[in-house]
Amino acid sequence: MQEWVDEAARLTQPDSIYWCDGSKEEYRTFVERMLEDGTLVKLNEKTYPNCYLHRSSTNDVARTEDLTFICTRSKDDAGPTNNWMAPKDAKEKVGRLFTGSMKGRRMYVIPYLMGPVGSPYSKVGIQVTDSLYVAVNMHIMTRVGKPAMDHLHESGEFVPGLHSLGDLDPARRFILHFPEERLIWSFGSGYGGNALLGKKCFALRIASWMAREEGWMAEHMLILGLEDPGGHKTYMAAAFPSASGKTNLAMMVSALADQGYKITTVGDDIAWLHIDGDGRLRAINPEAGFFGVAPGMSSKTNPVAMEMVHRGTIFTNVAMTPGGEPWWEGIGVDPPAGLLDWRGEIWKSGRGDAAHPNSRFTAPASQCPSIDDAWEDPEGVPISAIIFGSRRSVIVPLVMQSLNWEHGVMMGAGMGAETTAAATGAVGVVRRDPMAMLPFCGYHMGDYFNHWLAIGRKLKKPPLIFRVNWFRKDENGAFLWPGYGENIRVLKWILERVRGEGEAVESPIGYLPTRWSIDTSGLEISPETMRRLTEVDWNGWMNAAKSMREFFAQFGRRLPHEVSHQIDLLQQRLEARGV
Ligand code: OXD
Ligand code: MN
Repeated sequence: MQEWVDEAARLTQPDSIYWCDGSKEEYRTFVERMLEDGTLVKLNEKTYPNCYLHRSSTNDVARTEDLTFICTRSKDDAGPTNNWMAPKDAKEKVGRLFTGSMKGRRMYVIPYLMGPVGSPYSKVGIQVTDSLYVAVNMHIMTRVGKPAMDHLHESGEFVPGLHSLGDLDPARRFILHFPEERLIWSFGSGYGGNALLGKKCFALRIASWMAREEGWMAEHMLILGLEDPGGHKTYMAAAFPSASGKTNLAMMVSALADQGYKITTVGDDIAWLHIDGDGRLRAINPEAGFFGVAPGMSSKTNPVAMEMVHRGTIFTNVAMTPGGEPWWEGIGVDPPAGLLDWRGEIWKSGRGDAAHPNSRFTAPASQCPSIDDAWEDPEGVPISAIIFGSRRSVIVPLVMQSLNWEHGVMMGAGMGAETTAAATGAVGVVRRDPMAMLPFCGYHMGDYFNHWLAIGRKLKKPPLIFRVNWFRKDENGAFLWPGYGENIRVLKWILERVRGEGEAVESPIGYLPTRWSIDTSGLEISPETMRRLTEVDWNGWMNAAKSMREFFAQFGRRLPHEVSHQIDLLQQRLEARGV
């Protein structure tokens, strides 16, 4: 580790080097320094104690997928869905940018642990950075210092990550992954997903590569516990694209609480899944905090998170009231006069969003009111259901269950999703986003599908696989399903299916809930709407099958025949029963 840090320092030439110990005192010192130089603004000490606001550079507000590269020796190993650069070219080109990039700055060395202390599944990373904002966010999002060093002594393995802000010019911004060396280089961005290297770069892109080699899975999934009226808990993992409600689902306040159904939170973004000695899938959350989307969050949509972010939280690119409180669109109160927008300018209505649509909060998981008792269990939690979900205003029903594991893999692999503000580029465009991993899979997606199939073959008790869609709209653009806390009704059906109880009909696209099997007690929703939410859109699915086949064609010989076979079967079933 020391050698690697020395090498990084020779390249970037910082004025000084500081090794982080992860202590509370260190966090406070870093915050003080950033309050002095204006990197952070203190929020209202009474209503938001120990909370701060950071305003990023205006061109550095989201993940930049077009500037993110997988640098494998062979281009084919990165696959058609990743940008690729040859490792040698990448190191030459971006090495020039790193040369002397920390002159006049301090280099912070951050040893961190991904995963619970003492877990055989946890892994060590080390990030060097010249950004204090990154350092304090890493404090919240990972386990910094001693836990990492202790694990390192045991395993002797770590994933190094070199990060420098450079001059934040997007023309000189590169997020590079060298999976064969298990190395990360990130230059020119301070934004979370680009710069907190433990998250997307390590825990997903590099980890997905390691997971394939070592026989486990690194997935873009929340992990939740569903407690039934008898107090028995069932764990589920759910993959949704960025900014599509994973945090809300993981922290949901159940609309069926008076029946005794309750949700607890293990994680809201990433799951590392291993096969245990009994042939079951177990999940850990490699992170220690939540880096969530602020807009749309209110005491109606996510009261748990609202409570969580009222102390010890760093906000990025939200608006600020004259009283020093954070504000964003959808927070549930009108924008007060004198509101400062995310750039720090007086906001006037009609002048666009006050908070950036991808503005965020960083909060420790330990202060989440719904945190699960087992969230730091070194063995992880057993997973009984895997859920794929995305924003689809048409075609995809509220919920369906796959016919079997292979069908489920095809269902996830062909998932269509409307894009969000979490990445730069157009919002609301449908793209295929396999398992919500399109921006995060560190290798060829054809091999990734194969890996899913291989894991399925090894599982003695495979979780059931489901597809959900809370986002169906009617002709006028209004949502058909109320979502949020009412989604418990769908999870309840999933739980019943896991127990072999819930009723379903077999359709060409999968098992659909029967007419009365989704509990709508106490909910105002018409039978007609429920019918629309759970019926097969024959033409829609015919077209979807064709579009999935076209999408899969790019994977060529590496596409598992099981996946194309599942598309054949889907089309045959639709043709046999459709109009
Ligand atoms: C995230 C993302 O920040 O997916 O979690 O963009
Ligand atoms: Mn994410």
